[in-house]
Amino acid sequence: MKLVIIIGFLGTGKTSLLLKLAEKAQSLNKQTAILVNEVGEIGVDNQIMKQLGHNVWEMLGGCVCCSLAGDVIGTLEKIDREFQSDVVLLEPSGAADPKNLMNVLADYQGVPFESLTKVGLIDSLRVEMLMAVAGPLIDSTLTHADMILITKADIASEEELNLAREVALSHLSGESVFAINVREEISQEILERIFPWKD
Ligand SMILES: Nc1nc2c(ncn2[C@@H]2O[C@H](COP(=O)(O)OP(=O)(O)OP(=O)(O)O)[C@@H](O)[C@H]2O)c(=O)[nH]1
Ligand SMILES: [Mg+2]
Repeated sequence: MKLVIIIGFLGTGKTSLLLKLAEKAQSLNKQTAILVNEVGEIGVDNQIMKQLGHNVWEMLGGCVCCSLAGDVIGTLEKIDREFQSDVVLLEPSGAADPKNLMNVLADYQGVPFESLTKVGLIDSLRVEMLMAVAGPLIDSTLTHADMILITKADIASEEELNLAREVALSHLSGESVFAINVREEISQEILERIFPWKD
């Protein structure tokens, strides 16, 4: 199974993207499992995902990069054993540090992932503020990303988009940086990077 991790600060657009990816995977007849982690005890988005008919595993009340490390490994191993999944979409909490998460994932004992894609999200509306209040976390997110998606491009100013692009390009080259807008279809180019299925 393939593992896709969607990393980004609180409210950046992780769930919005994940739902689009889940829809796409389903339309390709790929068996999809969604793992959502929230620091809070109530997963509102997860209820919506379940209503949409997705296979959702919730990890609530802590962070998969630290206090819920055992849970994410246990859940991935259970999915590997019991669920014929083509792709697992993992949304860590917005407070998760991908550096710690990568260390946690090293303990996974199931069948090795066919591929591991880390999609880093950056919120175009809040780059300046987030760099000021959570700079190390944002840096860690972008440093560990295989591709960076700049979210909320539909409502950002040109100045905000330019700043987001500048920050993204200090971590990855232009062919791995894209601006997205959840109200539109995710482009084929991005989908092919995230879901490298040959058929
Ligand atoms: N206009 C616009 N709104 C967006 C976009 N992406 C996300 N949003 C909005 O931003 C808010 C947060 O989006 P979510 O997808 O819940 O973000 P998240 O990263 O999953 O949030 P947490 O799980 O709480 O950390 C929602 O109100 C979304 O509708 C976008 O591309 N354009
Ligand atoms: Mg979310």
